[in-house]
Amino acid sequence: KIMITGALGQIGSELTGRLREIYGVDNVLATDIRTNESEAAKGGPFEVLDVMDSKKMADIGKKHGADTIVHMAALLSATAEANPVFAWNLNMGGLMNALETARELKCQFFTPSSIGAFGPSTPKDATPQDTIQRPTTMYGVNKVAGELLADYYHQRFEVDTRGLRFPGLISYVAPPGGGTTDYAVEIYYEAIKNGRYTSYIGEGTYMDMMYMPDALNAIVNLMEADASQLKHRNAFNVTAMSFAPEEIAAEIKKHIPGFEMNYDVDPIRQNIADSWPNSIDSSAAAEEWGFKANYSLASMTTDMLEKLKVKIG
Ligand code: VAH
Repeated sequence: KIMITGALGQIGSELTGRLREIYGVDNVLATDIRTNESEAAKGGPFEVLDVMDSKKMADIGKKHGADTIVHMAALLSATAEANPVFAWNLNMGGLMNALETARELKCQFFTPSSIGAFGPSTPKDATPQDTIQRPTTMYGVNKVAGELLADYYHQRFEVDTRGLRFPGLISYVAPPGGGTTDYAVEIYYEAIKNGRYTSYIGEGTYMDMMYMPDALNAIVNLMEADASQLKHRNAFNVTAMSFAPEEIAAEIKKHIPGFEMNYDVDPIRQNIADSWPNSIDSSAAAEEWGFKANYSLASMTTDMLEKLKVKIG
């Protein structure tokens, strides 16, 4: 059985549904600190779990016979920057508890890293799989430490840990909370609701992005990959596209000609974005386990606007 933490989060809420489609509803246990009646909660097995409670995590894992842990509970970059001590305690304490549970119960393990694991001294264009990682955000520090900790649990305790360095993820299901790339999600909602969007990220700021369906496929394909083919584990660079705010605005304008974009840059999130790569290289993921993204900015925009028109009505 797969046990997911943070199952009500931006990735978790869609990942739970996808994993239940693939492996069967009863084989996917959703857990989250929140209990709001969402698909993840009412669609199948659900337990309230604060990932800081190591004993409860292990007890729930044993109770449900977990053989895979997908650890998604964490604070994203902007929230972490505003609460660095809490971010360290939750992001690292939760990860340690999840790794320990995976070791005790002999589970396969997945947790995401991020392009946030890179910093200003990292090569910014076609950022390599193996390169310098000195992030200048608490979130980035958590992600680099998390990558090293997950690799340690693999080499020291033979836990089958695997991870992905995600770019900004865009979806129409669960809005993100507290990320730096969230502008690329908000812009679609605002385009439909108000025909305009004020971006807190400035023109010319390139960041890697990916449509959620591609992110979900990447998690499943990595977890099902033949372990003997993996030269890396925590964590693989994956990306689908890289764009700046004016480019996603131009793409939206093709569908909503009157759409207006303006800017009111938030220095905190702009600083975070400026410390990240412009575009990363995902060839290691392609070579070692066949990673491939299907959605481009154009096809994602068509799908996002179509789905949001239905959702927002
Ligand atoms: C964030 N969406 O903005 C997350 C992600 C690469 C971005 O880590 O913090």
